[in-house]
Amino acid sequence: MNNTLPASSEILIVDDDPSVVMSLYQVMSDIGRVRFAETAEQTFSMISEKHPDLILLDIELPDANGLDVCTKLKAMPSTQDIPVLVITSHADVGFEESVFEVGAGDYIHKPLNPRVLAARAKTHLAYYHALKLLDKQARTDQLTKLANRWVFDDQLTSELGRANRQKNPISLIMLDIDNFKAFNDQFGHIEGDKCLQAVSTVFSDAILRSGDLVARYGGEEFAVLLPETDALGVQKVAERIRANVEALAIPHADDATFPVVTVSVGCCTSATGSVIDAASALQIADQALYQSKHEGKNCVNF
Ligand code: GH3
Ligand code: MG
Ligand code: MG
Ligand code: MG
Ligand code: MG
Repeated sequence: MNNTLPASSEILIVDDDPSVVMSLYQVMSDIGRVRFAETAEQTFSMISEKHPDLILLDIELPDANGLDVCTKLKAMPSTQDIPVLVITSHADVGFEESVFEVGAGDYIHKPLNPRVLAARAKTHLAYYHALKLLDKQARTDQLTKLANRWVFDDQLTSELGRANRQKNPISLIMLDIDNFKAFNDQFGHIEGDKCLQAVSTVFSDAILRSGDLVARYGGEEFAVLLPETDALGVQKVAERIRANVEALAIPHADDATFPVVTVSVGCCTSATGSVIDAASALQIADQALYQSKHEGKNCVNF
């Protein structure tokens, strides 16, 4: 693993003793950007504002026990991976065990040894940054930088569950580039890759709400998830995407029938109050996409 740290590591020091805070700051300010919290309440409010990459946590806080703070952080999906380094003057074995039992990554004894503290902090930061990078790579399609199929299937399942529970509509779009084999055959795979990237930009640009998701579903197949979107809404988005891909005017090999690159589109909507699972939703959208291919491509079907 590369041990170089990004310059932007965010470190949160949680301690109510000004002299300890000062010594921690002297060490940590060389490693990253440091923020401070004195209480558990402040800690959670600062973390919700911005997630740190490392937390140095005192055990005796004015309003809570540090171990309970750590337990809470480790129970929340959004914070559970952030490494926690417990700062303690307790030295007994039972205490050490309880530090690890609540999910802390390590502990440091007071009085502090600055070099040991710096070394441990850097090790945890390096692992955390590597973990975040791997997580991002595991979710991203490298060619188009869109989410990959794994992310899409995961989110489709959870968003359908939510839509079903809250009786909200939800829509799904499947898209497939028309005659892409011929495009590759004519221009080569490198141009084919560039075409996939250009078309992907249209998909991303067509998505306006923060909860929407675009993914590369397979080779030249893409999927869009639109929570809280009904049949009328998905129809507008699908048609906008189809028209915008055509408007890119990427010349296609087969000039006579298909002068430019286009996409065929299939949509599925789960209306308010209806219940549908991920496999059925995908199958319906896929069937609609097949229908678009059947009707001559470059069109939208439901
Ligand atoms: P249709 O209109 O019926 O969808 O025809 P098509 O030619 O697009 O479909 P087909 O499934 O026959 O071919 C898909 C092509 O997409 C074949 C494959 O080489 C190409 N493809 C898939 N992934 C990539 C990729 O990552 N890069 C490039 N350049 N081409 C890809
Ligand atoms: Mg204290
Ligand atoms: Mg295909
Ligand atoms: Mg195709
Ligand atoms: Mg085909």
